[in-house]
Amino acid sequence: MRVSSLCLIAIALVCVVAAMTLAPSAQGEEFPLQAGVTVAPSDEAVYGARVIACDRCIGAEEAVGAPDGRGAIVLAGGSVTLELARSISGCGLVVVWAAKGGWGAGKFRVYVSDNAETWEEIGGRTCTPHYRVYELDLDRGRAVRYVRIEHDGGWVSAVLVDALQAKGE
Ligand SMILES: [Ca+2]
Repeated sequence: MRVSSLCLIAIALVCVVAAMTLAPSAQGEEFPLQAGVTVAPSDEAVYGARVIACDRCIGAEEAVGAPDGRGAIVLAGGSVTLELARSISGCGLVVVWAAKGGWGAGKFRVYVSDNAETWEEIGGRTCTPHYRVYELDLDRGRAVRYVRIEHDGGWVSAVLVDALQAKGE
């Protein structure tokens, strides 16, 4: 009886201590969200979140999210357009995880937009058969919410787009 009473007291003490230690951390978890609003643009890095358009491409959803080794297949003359998880006010870099399928050169060009109506080309690359990271600088930071990857040569090739990401300056 006495032992079980001691056990109950011990359990109660553990619960109190746990509540005291959990309470501050629970509050702490809320603060980073508030701080996230004021994070500098240089800390932003956002993946594609939603397929906006898919022209002569297969499996566009494979280009959404973080790289996972599976890509949207963009055929000759085709393109895939993604909306980012959120708009980046001062985008200075677009990163594309891509590879080539088929034969010959597998080239792509990258376009960015903040409204899905006015597009600006920021450059292009030629893919290798294995997935690689391609970085395209924007010569000046600007608001970006949409990114489009266009197949741009190597007409018996496909460009495989695993993921894309926009980063702040
Ligand atoms: Ca993927």
